[in-house]
Amino acid sequence: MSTSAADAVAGEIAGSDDGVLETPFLDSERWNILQSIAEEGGYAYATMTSLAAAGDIRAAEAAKEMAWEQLHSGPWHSVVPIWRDAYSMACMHLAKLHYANGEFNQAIKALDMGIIMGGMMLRDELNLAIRKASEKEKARSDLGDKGESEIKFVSQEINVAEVQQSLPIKSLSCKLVGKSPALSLEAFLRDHYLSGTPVVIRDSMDHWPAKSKWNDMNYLRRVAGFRTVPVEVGKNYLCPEWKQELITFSEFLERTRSNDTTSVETTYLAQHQLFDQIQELRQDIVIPDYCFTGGGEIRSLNAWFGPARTVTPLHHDPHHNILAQVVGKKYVRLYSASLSDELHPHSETMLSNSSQVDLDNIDEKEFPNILDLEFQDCILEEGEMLYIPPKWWHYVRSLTTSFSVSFWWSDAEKLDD
Ligand SMILES: O=C(O)CCC(=O)C(=O)O
Repeated sequence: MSTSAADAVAGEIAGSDDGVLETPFLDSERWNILQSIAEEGGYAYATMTSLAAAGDIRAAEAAKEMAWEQLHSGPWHSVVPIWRDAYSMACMHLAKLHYANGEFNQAIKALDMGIIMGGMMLRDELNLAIRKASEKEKARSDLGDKGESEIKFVSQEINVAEVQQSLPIKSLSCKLVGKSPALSLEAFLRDHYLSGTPVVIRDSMDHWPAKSKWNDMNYLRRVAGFRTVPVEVGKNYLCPEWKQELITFSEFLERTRSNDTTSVETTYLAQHQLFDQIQELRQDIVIPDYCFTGGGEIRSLNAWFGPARTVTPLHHDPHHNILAQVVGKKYVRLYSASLSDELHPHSETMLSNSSQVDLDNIDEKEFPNILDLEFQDCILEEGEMLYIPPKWWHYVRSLTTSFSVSFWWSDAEKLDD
């Protein structure tokens, strides 16, 4: 589109509606939220928010900053919950003001921050606002499907012998996780869910739109490039230099593409509830029926997207897990839940589900028996889903650019966990 045509579209959009991001829920709840904040000592926040509601963009920034400080004043679980809603509320005010100025990109960024860092009270309204602002931004920046050719993340087969050298010692030499094509729900329940036995399920995600769409960088950029996402930067979350950043999805896609060939630090979009945040990507996946066999409840859907060589160190989670491999390949190693003591969990509460053993660099003096422990492993191929029973230890390394989705669910009798 020529500059003048793009300007004309932008002008039309800015003037085509009343330029207002409507927020009926926020409008009706504002005083209740402010009262709760004031009870927590947030008078300055309440003053700034009132100014923001009257159209003062600096006051909206200041209110967002004040709430941000509260969110970072101690461990995440000790934050008074109303401050999370206060953060979303400040983000919403800021977004409204950017939107009114035709600054849709900045409005979307503020709304994403509200979703990623804020509470649940305004979640539906933030999502609706994102949808509206995204339509404007897509039209303004001419991001529609222009029939560009695909830019594939993964196009070649890997050299297994070469890859094997980068895997932890003894990999793929003992017991492989069994692979079952089109496993029936009854067989899954009987042979895996109830007995706590891992399995790789084949041919059960061929119908996901993601299977034909997510290996294309242009598709992902088109639907979500202007969204803000949290990423992890560094070797893995147990390393001291590891950090988290908030970047646009476009920036993340660029880093992922270049990370395959350069030595820049690994950026991993890991354990993020991306599908609660970006509805277009949620429509590309389907919750596997296996997740409902035990009568439990879905706990979270997480995205794990990054270049080759991301590592999630050995750890366990409390829930049933199906890790679905949409793009690329991963190496996964599993140790039974019964081996917990032998795997030397960290003593700090925050890390007590992670092992002190670095499988990529085993300290045999400190952990002399590790190499004797039985494990199962596999290369999880595109289109396969791995069932990891609760509390089973797992180590995961990507062998190519890789995009996986994990589905965590609870047992029926543990619904109040
Ligand atoms: O894919 C990964 O890097 C880790 C996945 C994982 O730890 C999980 O699904 O719980």
